[in-house]
Amino acid sequence: MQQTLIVLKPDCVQRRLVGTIIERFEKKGLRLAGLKLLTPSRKLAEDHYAVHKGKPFYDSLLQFLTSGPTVAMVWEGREAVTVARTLMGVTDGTKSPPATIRGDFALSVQNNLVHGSDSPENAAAEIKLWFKPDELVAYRPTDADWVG
Ligand code: IDP
Ligand code: MG
Repeated sequence: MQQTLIVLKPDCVQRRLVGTIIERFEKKGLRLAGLKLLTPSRKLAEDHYAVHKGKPFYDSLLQFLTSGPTVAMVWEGREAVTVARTLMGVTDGTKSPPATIRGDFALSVQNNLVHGSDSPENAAAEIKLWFKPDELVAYRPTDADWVG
């Protein structure tokens, strides 16, 4: 079963949208395997966004991600990476279609509420950055046969 890392960024927590946005992933049928509230350290933020090092928005992005509490989650299910990215919409809130998280709640490019892994390989690496193995919980939801 595929896993993906979802991080509700500081703007999501500050705007009290945590419950609203978790609901999107939950209602889709993805299964919650890990969840915690933390303010990311500079090191965690640097490792998480290493691929963007050197880009003009990098320093601002790290400042943003470390500015306050975030909600880190692991969601799993069939095609969880793509499913989560589809629920999120595109990076720029102004270009993200309605009924996506960013389309419904974001105008900004940087402050776009949510991070989602972009490939199963990156998901595995990112989950290791944010979670210890014993922080993830395996279980079978009672509706598994219905949700698929
Ligand atoms: P993604 O989150 O949709 O995968 P990425 O291109 O991986 O987008 O960028 C990571 C994060 O960096 C974005 O979610 C956003 O917060 C920020 N970001 C990306 N491009 C820009 C930009 O051009 N200006 C400011 N922030 C940006
Ligand atoms: Mg990305």
